[in-house]
Amino acid sequence: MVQLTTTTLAGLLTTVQLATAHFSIDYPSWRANSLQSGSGFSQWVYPCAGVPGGLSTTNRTDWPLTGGSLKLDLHHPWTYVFVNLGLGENVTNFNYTLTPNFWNETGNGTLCIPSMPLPADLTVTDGTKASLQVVTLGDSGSALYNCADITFRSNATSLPSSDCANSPGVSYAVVNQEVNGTTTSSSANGTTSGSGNSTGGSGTSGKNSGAAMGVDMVVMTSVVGLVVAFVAGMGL
Ligand SMILES: *[C@@H]1O[C@H](CO)[C@@H](O)[C@H](O)[C@H]1NC(C)=O
Ligand SMILES: *[C@@H]1O[C@H](CO)[C@@H](O)[C@H](O)[C@H]1NC(C)=O
Ligand SMILES: *[C@@H]1O[C@H](CO)[C@@H](O)[C@H](O)[C@H]1NC(C)=O
Ligand SMILES: *[C@@H]1O[C@H](CO)[C@@H](O)[C@H](O)[C@H]1NC(C)=O
Ligand SMILES: *[C@@H]1O[C@H](CO)[C@@H](O)[C@H](O)[C@H]1NC(C)=O
Ligand SMILES: *[C@@H]1O[C@H](CO)[C@@H](O)[C@H](O)[C@H]1NC(C)=O
Ligand SMILES: *[C@@H]1O[C@H](CO)[C@@H](O)[C@H](O)[C@H]1NC(C)=O
Ligand SMILES: *[C@@H]1O[C@H](CO)[C@@H](O)[C@H](O)[C@H]1NC(C)=O
Ligand SMILES: *[C@@H]1O[C@H](CO)[C@@H](O)[C@H](O)[C@H]1NC(C)=O
Ligand SMILES: [Cu+2]
Repeated sequence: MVQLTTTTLAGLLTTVQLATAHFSIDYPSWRANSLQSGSGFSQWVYPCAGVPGGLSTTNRTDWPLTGGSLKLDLHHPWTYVFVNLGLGENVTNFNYTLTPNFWNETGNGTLCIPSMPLPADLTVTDGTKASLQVVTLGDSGSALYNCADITFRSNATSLPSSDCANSPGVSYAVVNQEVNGTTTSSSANGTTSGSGNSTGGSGTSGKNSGAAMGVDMVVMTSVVGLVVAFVAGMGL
């Protein structure tokens, strides 16, 4: 629809890129440092920033069978966060979501969830390999991606609370979607005091309901649709 010259497009991309910057997964270890200049990776690239998976050098972190810790480093005033999971050694299909209600994170710094509950229909046993995909989405509708590879282990543990604290001012609200579509109310969970103690997460046990997950898949699909439309609109 909108005609863009090559120069305009390049300028626009640069602007968008600077404005949208980046995030990192501090735990479990991400697949590669996608921020490193010269790495050839780009967080704009679905599904994993262009970092190949399933290699013999893949760095896998052991994760508890009931779900493990997730530690992100975020830098925006606010951003939506989605966490997905796919089974296997070389995941192409991240078809489970760990955020049936996605998050609206605010603040600059570390967001650490002591234990991410797994969806009820995800069955894992000692040795099951999987990959996590973290997607952040800003106000421009453009998404950033990073992945981390894990092995579910019965002897794995979550991060100790001393190593899983949110930075001062960092918190997230769960965005609840209604089945009928329109909207979103937020519940405040995951707020921190400035002391460095984390109170994030929606609990350390339990599994998400399948019903909620269905809703999220619809939302996720439309988000992916938007991203695709955005990229297509940019003529890439
Ligand atoms: C693998 O992960 C560990 C733990 O985070 C890290 O210390 C190490 O540097 C990583 N290795 C590679 C090759 O990325
Ligand atoms: C992983 O899957 C991708 C996509 O199917 C494929 O291109 C790649 O070669 C696979 N990597 C390995 C190590 O099997
Ligand atoms: C997810 O995808 C995997 C591999 O493509 C498949 O085996 C599994 O049944 C799928 N699970 C769901 C809930 O769709
Ligand atoms: C997310 O948080 C930002 C900043 O607090 C706010 O402006 C925005 O409306 C929130 N979005 C939702 C869906 O709650
Ligand atoms: C976020 O915090 C880091 C380290 O404290 C600081 O260098 C950076 O400028 C901050 N970024 C924003 C957008 O506030
Ligand atoms: C857990 O078990 C795996 C495989 O049996 C082993 O490689 C790993 O070192 C064990 N981890 C701990 C913390 O004991
Ligand atoms: C969805 O909307 C229909 C028609 O307005 C209403 O009858 C139904 O109860 C709503 N369902 C939910 C889950 O809100
Ligand atoms: C974190 O909370 C624990 C238990 O509530 C408390 O013992 C500890 O001192 C707190 N740590 C910090 C840094 O506030
Ligand atoms: C926050 O999480 C706790 C622990 O799971 C839960 O009991 C509480 O209802 C949640 N609060 C809100 C406002 O969602
Ligand atoms: Cu950024």
